[in-house]
Amino acid sequence: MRRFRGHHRTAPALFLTLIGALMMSAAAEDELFITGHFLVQMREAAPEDAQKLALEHGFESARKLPFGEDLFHFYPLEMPKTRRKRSLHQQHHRLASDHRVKNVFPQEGFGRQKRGYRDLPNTDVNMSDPLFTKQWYLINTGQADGTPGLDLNVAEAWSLGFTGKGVTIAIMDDGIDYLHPDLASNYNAEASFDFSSNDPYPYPRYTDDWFNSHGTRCAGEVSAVSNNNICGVGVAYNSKVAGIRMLDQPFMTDIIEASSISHMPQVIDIYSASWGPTDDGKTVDGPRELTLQAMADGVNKGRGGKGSIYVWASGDGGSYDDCNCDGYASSMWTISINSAINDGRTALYDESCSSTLASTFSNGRKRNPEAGVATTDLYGNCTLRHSGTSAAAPEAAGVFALALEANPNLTWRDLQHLTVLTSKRNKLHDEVHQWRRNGVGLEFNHLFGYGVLDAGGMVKLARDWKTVPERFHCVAGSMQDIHKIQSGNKLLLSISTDACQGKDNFVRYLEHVQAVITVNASRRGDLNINMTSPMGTKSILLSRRPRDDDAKVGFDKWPFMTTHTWGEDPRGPWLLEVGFQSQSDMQSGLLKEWTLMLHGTQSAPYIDQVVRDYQSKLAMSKKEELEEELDEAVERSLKSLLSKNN
Ligand SMILES: *[C@@H]1O[C@H](CO)[C@@H](O)[C@H](O)[C@H]1NC(C)=O
Ligand SMILES: *[C@@H]1O[C@H](CO)[C@@H](O)[C@H](O)[C@H]1NC(C)=O
Ligand SMILES: *[C@@H]1O[C@H](CO)[C@@H](O)[C@H](O)[C@H]1NC(C)=O
Ligand SMILES: *[C@@H]1O[C@H](CO)[C@@H](O)[C@H](O)[C@H]1NC(C)=O
Ligand SMILES: *[C@@H]1O[C@H](CO)[C@@H](O)[C@H](O)[C@H]1NC(C)=O
Ligand SMILES: [Ca+2]
Ligand SMILES: [Ca+2]
Ligand SMILES: [Ca+2]
Repeated sequence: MRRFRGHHRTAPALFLTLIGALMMSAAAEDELFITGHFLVQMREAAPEDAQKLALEHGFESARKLPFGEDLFHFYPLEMPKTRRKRSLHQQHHRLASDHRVKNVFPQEGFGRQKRGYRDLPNTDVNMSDPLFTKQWYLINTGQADGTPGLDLNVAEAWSLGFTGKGVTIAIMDDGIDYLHPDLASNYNAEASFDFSSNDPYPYPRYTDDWFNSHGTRCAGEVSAVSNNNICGVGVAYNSKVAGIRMLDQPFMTDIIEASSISHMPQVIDIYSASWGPTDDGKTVDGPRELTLQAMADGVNKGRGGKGSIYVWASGDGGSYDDCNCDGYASSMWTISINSAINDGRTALYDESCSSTLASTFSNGRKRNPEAGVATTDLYGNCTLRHSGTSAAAPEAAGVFALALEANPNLTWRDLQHLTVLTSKRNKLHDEVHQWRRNGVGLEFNHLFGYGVLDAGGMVKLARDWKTVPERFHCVAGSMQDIHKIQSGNKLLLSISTDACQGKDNFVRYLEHVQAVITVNASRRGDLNINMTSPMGTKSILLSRRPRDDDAKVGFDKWPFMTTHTWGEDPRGPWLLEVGFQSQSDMQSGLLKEWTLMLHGTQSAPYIDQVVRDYQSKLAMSKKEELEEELDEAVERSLKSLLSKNN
């Protein structure tokens, strides 16, 4: 049984069942194929027995899995696509009827896509030149037509002495060129692994077009060595970087994902992922059962119980996609990061959604070849051209490494709180969605989340941070009756809740909120769902996805998540609005379930601090207004005096 820190005794089962069940059902949309890989649960599990059993049944080898008891990964002799379906069925059957085996689960293959493999025009750099001054995302002085001051404010964190020392970040990707002279001395080989080919060496596979440069580029953003006259400088340039190669095989499996995110959770502090379900604007998919459990284990048991930090790229599907349809990005256990370009605008590939927590920087829109992300590249090279929300997530991982050095006691939730409190609007500009303040005065945007990460602000607050109070989970209400939705006639529903007040699991200060929704429609992509909190904060849970013409599956217990109501008091009426935004006025659908899940604390002392800051800011702006009025009054009297004298 999985356990949640600070969880009421009966609630977690319900909670996980809810989430677990639906992720499985929603997952079925990708094309699936047979892989020849099996998850085997043994009755008595000594690794030698498993190895023996695997060989007897015609597998190449067996590997003990770190999650779950008695679980082994049996992997095949040859490449899976050459296997015959029938021989696999026989193998499955023989294995299942072996007395030493308790359970066998064939691993189906599905698609996962790395974000942002989208090169800018080719501009090779002089490799003997340090790229530091080109790394505008570190210190933006207006290079490449950028906006000065629009950066991660790492200079302040570095000047306070925080450079990532003692922190290990894993890049879960297509491998790392760990021989790269700008990475080698920060590479943590012991914490690295290759799950794409089951060996300890996550070196990228060569292709003529350098397709597998993604991980190496991400690694340099986090941990490139400073002051060595090679390439640039990592955000956390004294941190260690581990390579987890897991994207470079013809298919993805639940085992590969789960193994990657649960790899050495007592050594690796932060996992950075720049991949996810296909960004085609019509996929609805998320982590499967093992991966969900591995994530839950990670946040509950990783880093000595303080929780593994999962940083996720929010996706590259642009305005056609919605990252709330991506179950990795929208998970409460991941910190999902979007990107801004160097003048503060959105990148054209940015997806928006209410689960994004904050943003960092990437390229886009600008033709200037130096407006991309400068970092390390394959085979000892450097590049100015790293791109996509792929480039954004590792920057965040680097900033979190600085915070963990400032205070190693931070839990996975502390980091989310610090992100909410210290991220800045700065000069970020979203042409579509306004910046708004939620019920406790925190400023947010539907695309950028709480704004751009501020490394200096974060380490300063982290140094004396007190661990946030225990977390509770409350099912605020659930509607299970069927409601019709039609074009031109939107559905309005309301759940009034006391947020479990009077019970052990009372949630008074919100962290994440989930709306678990089952709905089908004649055109899923035209569905539009908003939810408004009792304090009046509206979250767009689902926006229009013009390419999604599903008319069958809909959303099956899908957990739409919002971070916008962070810190709010959840008691009172929650409003759900479901409608169609459509070219056609003929769409219809049925809403079959809306379950409102609140997650947060019963006490949160720092919220009072935020409210005080907000009020003093308000008072300050009032004072400025007063001073202005005063100035004007003085000017008026002067003018009248002068006119009298004339
Ligand atoms: C880099 O540029 C410098 C000066 O512009 C030049 O002296 C040097 O040879 C160049 N190095 C390479 C590897 O091209
Ligand atoms: C990458 O580096 C190698 C070795 O330093 C060099 O020979 C090669 O030309 C570089 N490739 C590119 C595309 O810059
Ligand atoms: C971390 O926790 C330990 C034990 O509770 C405490 O002694 C130490 O001061 C804490 N460190 C910081 C930076 O808060
Ligand atoms: C939605 O599901 C119901 C069954 O629950 C079915 O009768 C109906 O046709 C479906 N509607 C659409 C638009 O798929
Ligand atoms: C949801 O909110 C958006 C943005 O305010 C608005 O354009 C849209 O019409 C709303 N949809 C519904 C169903 O209320
Ligand atoms: Ca390898
Ligand atoms: Ca360097
Ligand atoms: Ca997406």
